[in-house]
This record gives sequence, structure tokens and C-alpha cells, in this order.
Amino acid sequence: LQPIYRKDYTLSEYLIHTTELEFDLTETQTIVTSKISFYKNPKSNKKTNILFLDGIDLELISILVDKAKPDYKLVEQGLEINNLADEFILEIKNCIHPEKNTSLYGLYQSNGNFCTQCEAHGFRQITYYLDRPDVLSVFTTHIKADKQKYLVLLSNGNLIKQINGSTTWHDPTPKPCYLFALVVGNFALKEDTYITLSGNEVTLKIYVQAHNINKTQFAMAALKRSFAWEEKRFGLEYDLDIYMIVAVDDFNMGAMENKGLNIFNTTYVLASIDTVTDKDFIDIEAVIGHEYFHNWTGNRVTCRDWFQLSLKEGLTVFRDQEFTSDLHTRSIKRIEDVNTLRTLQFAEDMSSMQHLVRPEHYIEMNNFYTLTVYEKGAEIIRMVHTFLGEVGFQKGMQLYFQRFDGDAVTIDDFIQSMSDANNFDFDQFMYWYSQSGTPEVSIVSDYNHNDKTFKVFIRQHSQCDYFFPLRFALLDDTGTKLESGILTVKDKEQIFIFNNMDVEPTPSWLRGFSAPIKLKSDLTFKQKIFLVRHDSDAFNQWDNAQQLWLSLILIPSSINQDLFFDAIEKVLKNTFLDGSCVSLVQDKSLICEILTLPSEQFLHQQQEIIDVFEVHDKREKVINKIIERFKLLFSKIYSKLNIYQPYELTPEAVGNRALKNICLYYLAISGEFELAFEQFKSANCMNDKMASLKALIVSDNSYKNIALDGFYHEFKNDTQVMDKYFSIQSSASTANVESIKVLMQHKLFSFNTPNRLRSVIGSFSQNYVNFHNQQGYELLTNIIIKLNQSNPQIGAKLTSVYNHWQRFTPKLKALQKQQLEKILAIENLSNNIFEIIQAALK
Ligand code: HT7
Ligand code: ZN
Repeated sequence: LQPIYRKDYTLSEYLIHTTELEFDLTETQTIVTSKISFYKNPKSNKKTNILFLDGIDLELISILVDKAKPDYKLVEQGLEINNLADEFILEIKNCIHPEKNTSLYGLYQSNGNFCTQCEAHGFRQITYYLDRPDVLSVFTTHIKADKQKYLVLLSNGNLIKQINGSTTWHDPTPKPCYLFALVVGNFALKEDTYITLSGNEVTLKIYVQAHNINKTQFAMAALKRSFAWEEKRFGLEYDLDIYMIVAVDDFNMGAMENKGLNIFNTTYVLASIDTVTDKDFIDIEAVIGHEYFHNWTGNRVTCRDWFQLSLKEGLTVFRDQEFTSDLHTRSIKRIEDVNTLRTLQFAEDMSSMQHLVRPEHYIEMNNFYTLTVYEKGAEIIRMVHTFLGEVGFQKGMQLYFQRFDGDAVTIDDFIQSMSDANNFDFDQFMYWYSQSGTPEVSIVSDYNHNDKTFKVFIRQHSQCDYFFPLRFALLDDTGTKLESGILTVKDKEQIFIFNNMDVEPTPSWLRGFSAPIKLKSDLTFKQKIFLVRHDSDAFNQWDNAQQLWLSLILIPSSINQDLFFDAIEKVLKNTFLDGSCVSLVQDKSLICEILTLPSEQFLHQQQEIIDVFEVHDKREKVINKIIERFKLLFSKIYSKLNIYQPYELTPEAVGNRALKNICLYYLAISGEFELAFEQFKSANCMNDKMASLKALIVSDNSYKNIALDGFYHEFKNDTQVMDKYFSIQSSASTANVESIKVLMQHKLFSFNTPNRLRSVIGSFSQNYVNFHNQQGYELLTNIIIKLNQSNPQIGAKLTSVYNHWQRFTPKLKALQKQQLEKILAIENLSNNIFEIIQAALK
């Protein structure tokens, strides 16, 4: 298998003016007819008259070029046509079988409804085409289907014709085929309108299965908030008369930004107080925003080639993070995002799938929709924002749209716009795109009492010298800022000197996590404790607490537990029991974050050799110490916060619930199951119900099964809640391979629905102590082998569980290697899984 290399990019020899498609959908086959007007690319100086079109698993019925039979041949993965003129019309008819397509890629069915997923290369499974993002065309789509069976027939753009059983859609904005979408089926519709800043009325439509229609209100409101935020913060308006969202149960990822016709995993649309948690609400809003924001960053300005994926994804993730930060609590959002980055992306950077934010090669592009491209990509954009400030960043965005609206461009084009608009040199900054791995930086400071200077020595330990902003503050002993700002780090070694420091300051480094690095500082234990209590940067309050928890778990002798716990007690008491807190709103969520121990997954990264059992035991020990010390306080806080309040999604209410529920969690571990069961019965929202269920399943107790059964009977008809039901059991400390096999026999388990696979198998693979053994691996491997045929994209995702095998203890390492070899040996291994395994075994 030959990888595709970024360096091999060449222009397309032919481009496309217009694409006219006709879909004739039946239960046994779909006939696709295309009429495409091609022209020679004026930018290409090659003299070729041959056109290669991508096409996979297509049955060709007929082909005409300018109404005549062309000189063509079917080749592997496509079609080659020879002796072409500089301009011509190609007409093709082919047959496909969405009813048999389990890969959820191309045209497929979900609950009997037809829908598409074309990014990155799904369109070639629909018809022969130039399936590359730099070929943009105006699309017209005719859809025909049995009008008794299918009432809704949708595609991108505006509806220009509708006569019984058929529709015609015209999308005036040229787009690459990965943004094409088609949906046919039966749906209920939620409709609303949005008036843009310049007064255009946009019709907003959300299509869901009929029984879910009462769960669309939140998504609609979130969509309107996304439109409004995009106008306010970025000055960008929507450009069509209609914006549609369709929710389907069977989807490989979260959602897809097809022009004017987003297709969503139901998980990111359907919401009601009774069925989703606080976090789910905020995540749903973020994904709705993310797909909407792609309309400018991704659709109007798209990627030249797939190596540039982070151009649209990194930037759009940054934008959706800002959206959530502006609408909710900025510091909490930052803590959550950095936690994800450090737990998952940093781990990816240490794994066999380590790659650049702008990868150099791929075998299967779908393997590169990764945390590195998305989350690290977003961190890079955040650094650009930090350097330029909001005004400078927006100037750069305007220049980017002015230059490239309607184009397919590169990451360099984006950075150049930022640079030109601000006269800022980003040359050295480009290492962020050309070096993989997480930069390691150390920082040492020295206070001189005599000359009142505070000297800071910064050292980079990477091969290259990264250019990044280091946000900081120097605090006096009341937490007041003596100095603050941004240090520009660019050399291997740099010294910064602060004069006139009358007292020795406590430095607060890397505030808000201003760069995606691993920073080692010389902060003392006492300074960290001080920062947990007094840093005005909430992120650093949390981060210092995390560092202290980490030390307490992994090297307990390295810190004074009593002093640390005294500080935690003060944080808890000051804020809640004597009423002296200044900013209650933020603090409850923040305290919950501070009380949350680093996850096992995060702890694994700190180990040279991953010992899942040791990490688990050490973490459990600290949980028990916390309970021993704080049980009474948790009880008091829980009773104080556990008062009936109508559900609201305000920061205050979210904070109340978060803190109450972490107290409940610790209390349940200490044996207070009755309390958890009471909450389970009386909860007025899914957030509190789930929290109590999680508390009840921490160990075997008399309430656990009653609660689980009750939960099942209450929600068995709700697919989304059933995912929670499965995942909570797969993550439980009592789960084992046998209990997972039982779950897989459940009538609601399905191999063909990724959400269900994620909730059972995905969750179990992160249940480290119970999953990491020979039986656990064999179970996973058999599932991967099955998915290799039916859904290789999800198969590859699950195979990635083994990406860290080399870092495990010898026995588990050997067992995982065996699994990789076993999968490699199967017949017809998909490119998706092959690429993951090849990298792992290299
Ligand atoms: N741009 C979308 C990517 C996506 C996707 C990629 C491969 C296979 C299935 C997929 N579904 C969606 C999602 C996004 O980032 O907005
Ligand atoms: Zn995206």
C-alpha cells in the first residue's frame, strides 16, 4: 500500500464548472446519474488530455462525453478517460447499494432513512468524480424516491422545484464534493427563523425521527445563538436562505458541516432536561456551533488538500471553544479543554500514531481526524490569538476572507494573512506545524534580596526552538499582581529580568495554558499550595491542585499531605460555609474541578512504563484519604446544596450541581449509598440522576441493581439514554469481560451503531484494570476483526486502543503485540486498520 505524501501535491488537470446529479432511490438499489461540465485548469501547464476520476464500489451503467461514447477504461479505484477536449460534458449513470452499506460512509441508511457522509473520500462511493477538496463546483441535485415511503428529500442549497415524489435543489456556492449531502426519508420537522444582521430571513429546520421532536428545542436555540455569536464576535453572516440539520442514529463521528445541510449524530442534537446532563447540553451547543462556524472556516474557504485539515478543524475548534467560553464560564471551559488535550492529545503524541498537525503522509485520510489535528491545531490558533490580541486576530481573519473567500487554500495561507494583517513575523512559529511531539520546557527563577531583581531562566528541551507566548503574573503574598503579561519565548535559553521587586514574588506561569507544552517549573510545594488558594488565574489554581494530587498519588512521600489537605479544606470552607466567597458563580464548578483527581489515563502518561494496576491502586488510596479527611465536610456541603431548585443551565446552577455531585460521589465510596439512592429517586434532571447512578455503581451494594433496573425501565425507549445505561455499566469498577459479553447479548446492543459500540466497547477499553488482560484484548480484537468488514473507520478507532502497547508492563505489552499481529494476519484487511497496525508495529 502506497501512502499519499503532502510533498506530492499537484494541481488538478481539469476543473468543474457545474455538477448536475440525479438520485433515483429504491429499496434495492440507487441509480445515480451525473452530468458534469469539465474544463482544463488554466493554472496547469501540463499538456494532458487524460482524466482520472475516483470511484469505489460503483456499477457503471453508461458513460458519454459530449454525447458520444468516450475512450475510457475502468481501473482500480476509478475510471480513466482518454483523448479529451479542453472543455467537455461528461454524463455517467451508475448503480450503488446504500441498503447494504454498513460502513456509514458514502450513501447509506440509518433507521430506513437515506443519508450521506462524504468527508473525506465518501463521494467516490456515490459516483465517479474528482474527489479532492480543491475542485469546487456548483451543484444541482434532483431526487426521486417512492413518495408513499419517503416524504423528505433534501440536498444542499435552496429547494427550487418540488413535484410529487421528487425535489430539485440548487446550491449556488461552489463547493468541493466532500460537502455534498443528500437525505431521504421520514422525519419530523422543527422550524424557526433567524434574521441576519443585514436583515435576511434564514429558515432554520431541524429534522429528527418523529418520536424525538420534543427534544429539538435546545438545539434550535443553540443554533440561533451560534448565528448571533458569529455575527457579533467575527462579523460573519450566513449566506443561504435555508439552514438544515438532520439527526441520525448511525454516524461515525459527531456531525458533518455539509453546506446548508448538516448531518448530525443524534447525540449532538437531541436534548431535554430529563435525558441529558449539564455537560451534554454544553457539548451539544458546542457541536452545533462548530458545524455552523464551518460555513466560513471550512466551506467558504476550504482546504487545498487533506494535509491541510487543521486549517479548517483547528481554527473551527478554536472558534467553538471561544463560543462556549463567551456563553458560559471561560475558566471552566479552559480547564476542561486543557484536561482533554493533556490527557488524550499528549498521549497521542507519545503513541505510535504520533503525527504532525499538518501530516506529511497518510494511507487512509479518515485516520487523521485526530486530537492532534483538532485540539493541538486549535491550541496553535489560540497562540496566534494570544500574540495578536482579539483586534489583531480579527484583522487577520478579515484579510484571510478577503483573499481567499471561495478558494481552497493552505495553512501557510492562513498564517500569512495573520502575519500580513499585523506585520507580525510567524516564520519561527511554523515549527508548530512541522514538528510532532509535545515541547518540554523548564523554568527556574532566582530572587535577589540585595538588588531586588527577580531573574527567570527558561530552557527549551526540544530539537527545535519553538516560538510561543508564556502568559504569567508575579504575585505578592496576598495574591495581588506585582507584574503580569506575556513573555515571548523563542530561544533555546532565555533570561527575563524583573527589577524593583521589593518582595520575593510567587510566579504564576503559563496562565490559562498559553502554550501546549509540558512545563517543569521550580515552584515549591508551598508556592503551589499558595497558588491553589490565591492565584487569580482559575486555570492555574486548578493546575497547581492537579500537580499536587499527582504527587500525592504517585510519590506520596514527596508532599506534605496535611498541609495540602488544609489548603483544600480552606478552599471548601471559605467558599461555602462562611459565605465569604466573592465570586460564587465560578467557584463551585472550579472547586469541583479542584476536587477531581487526575484520571488514570492522565497518570499513565507520567509513568515511564504504564502499570495500570499500580496506578489504579495508588489513586484509590488517595480517594480513601480524601474521604477520611473530608467526609463530614462533604456531608455538610451536600445537604446545603441538595435543595430543590427548578432546572436551569446557568453557571451558578451548573456549579451547584457539580459540587453537590462530587460530594455525593465521595460519600458513596465511603458507603453512603442510601443518600445516592434518595437522589436517584428524587432527581429532577438527568444530570443528577446520572450522578447518583454513577455513585451507586462504584461498588456492589443493595441499591445498585435496583437503580440500574429502574433506569432501564424508565428509559428503554430512549436510544440516547440507553447509551448512558450501557456505558455506565462498561465503565463500572465491577465490570469484567463476562459482564461485557452479557451486555453484548442485550437486545439493544448493535454492532452496526457506532454510538452503541462506543458506549459498550469504547467505555470498557478505558476501564483499565478490568480491560487490560488477555480476555479483554481477545474480546476487543474479535470486535475489530468483525468491524474490518462492516465499518473499518470505527474498527480503526478501536484498534488505536493498542497504539500505546510499547509502554505497558512486559506481560501486557506482549499480549497487545500478539493482538496486533493477529489482526494484521486477517484477509482483506482494510486500509484504515492496516495503517494503524503498521504504525504500531514499526
Ligand atoms: N468535518 C467533519 C468530519 C467528519 C468525518 C470525517 C470522517 C468520517 C466521518 C465524518 N463525520 C464528520 C466533522 C467536523 O469536524 O465538524
Ligand atoms: Zn469540524
